[in-house]
Amino acid sequence: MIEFNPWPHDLAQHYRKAGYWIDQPLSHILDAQLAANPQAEALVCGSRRLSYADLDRQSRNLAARLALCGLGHGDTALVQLPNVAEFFVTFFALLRIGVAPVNALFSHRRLELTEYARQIQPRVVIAAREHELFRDDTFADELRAGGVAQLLLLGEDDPERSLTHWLTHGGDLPDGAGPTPADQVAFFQLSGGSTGTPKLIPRTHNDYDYSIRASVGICGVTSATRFLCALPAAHNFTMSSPGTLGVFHAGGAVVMAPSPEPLSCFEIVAREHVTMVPLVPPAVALWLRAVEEDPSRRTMLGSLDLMLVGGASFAEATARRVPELLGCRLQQVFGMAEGLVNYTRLDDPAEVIFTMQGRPISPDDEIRIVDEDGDDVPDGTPGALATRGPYTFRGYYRSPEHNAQAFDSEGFYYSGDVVVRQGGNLRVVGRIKDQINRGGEKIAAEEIENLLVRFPDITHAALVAAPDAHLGEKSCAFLVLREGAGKLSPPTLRRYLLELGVAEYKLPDRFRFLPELPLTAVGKIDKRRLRDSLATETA
Ligand code: OOB
Repeated sequence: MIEFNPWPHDLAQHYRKAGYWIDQPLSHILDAQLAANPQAEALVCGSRRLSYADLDRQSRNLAARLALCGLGHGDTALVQLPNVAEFFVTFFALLRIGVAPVNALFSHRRLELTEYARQIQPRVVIAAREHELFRDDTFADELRAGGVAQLLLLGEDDPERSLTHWLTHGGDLPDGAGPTPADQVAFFQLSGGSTGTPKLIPRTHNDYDYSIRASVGICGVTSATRFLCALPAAHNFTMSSPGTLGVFHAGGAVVMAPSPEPLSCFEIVAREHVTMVPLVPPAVALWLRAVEEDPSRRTMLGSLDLMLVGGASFAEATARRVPELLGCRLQQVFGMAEGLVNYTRLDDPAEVIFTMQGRPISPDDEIRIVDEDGDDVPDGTPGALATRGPYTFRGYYRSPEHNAQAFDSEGFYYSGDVVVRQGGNLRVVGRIKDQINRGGEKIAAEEIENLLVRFPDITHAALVAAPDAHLGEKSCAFLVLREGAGKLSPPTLRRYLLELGVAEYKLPDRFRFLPELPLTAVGKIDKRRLRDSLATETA
């Protein structure tokens, strides 16, 4: 079994008694639809259409062959697929035989994948030839040398390594193969992070399934829902809030889009009668602009009933324009891959929907909002958010030191967000964690700083958020150079980081060079001053 930090026994018992944890594996989502509605449409991916029976058969084929290779409980997989049907077929296949995947984002590159592989030591890697890392076999060979037994690629011709071949040629699961027990790790979510190395979040069947089932009710997902998956399929928001898995749970259809780019999405919405879409704020802004530019485009969105917006701060003024311009309802979502998800409710007053980020899913989500001394603050006063509950994890994978900082002795997780509670709803007003939220994409400052100081001429580096009209935040690297070092240009530095293999969204948008970095009274880098200097620059 895969190690993780379990919930204390008494809480676990309570979560079961309350009906949150129902001791069913996540693969049950598919089993239930196969029994109830095998011919209903589950997935639309370009011109391909998969029924629940198709999804089931393909995932069984892959599961059977992987099981025959000896994969099973306790094993892990590293998966990196774009927004295509195979993402879900693969996910369910791995669940069926109890192999826990890390679903890397398609934008991740060598550095991220190598780090995930280091942490989970995968037996199988499932990726796509269209990704630069897998265009030739260099990286694949490295993975194999590191202990990966099986590598399957989407877009591969060789049947031995072709994911498509394995999905279409399989058979029955060997005796003894099956999902892990529901109180065990089903897969890993990715943390947005604030540390030097990206952290993994073990999610159990029980906890994740509860967050999905409850979200389905809160967001009104039904078998009539047609859900546009345009954000990265692996992200927690896209997967479970209520997400693609929520749609499968309700027997609806998931329609894939390669990106949230408005014009191509509008055509898909019109053609496939999409009713629901989750988006991050910058994508909403693009959708709004597309309709403003040409109001006739609004007719393409006629079927759209609900837009969920989350992942980063959403300006009230933009929120108000969603129903007005796009003709659909709005639901705000404030969630995290670690667990806790808040929603405005569909029947909340407009004022709440436009100005708040919602309230927790569960009556047993415990929320604390505390000041710098750790004391609870009254409603209306900003404070740091801490939480524990039936679907909030209890520890990052194999990270005892970091866990000691991120959790208190009672098991509350400190998310690093500054929030205000009003009338039971939360509003996100700031952040304590050292992270840049680039339009929903999270960048851990320390990770990039560590890479920058490896550059020969750089002695100190500090990455901070710079306000940005479109993305909310962009990143700015403040650098101190070695004495006598020549000028460094931003393209040189970006090329250097790219060569190290870091994902492009983590490249600093701006660079500033200083003779030294400002320090606080206790001698830490004064990031607030750096941020303030950028704010005045922008103003
Ligand atoms: C979602 O998950 P992550 O893990 O990528 O990022 C979580 C962090 C939060 O701690 C917060 O800092 C920020 O993203 N965030 C928001 C927000 N929603 C998330 N900040 C302001 N307003 C919001 N509405 O981003 C995520 C996971 C599940 C559902 C939705 C989002």
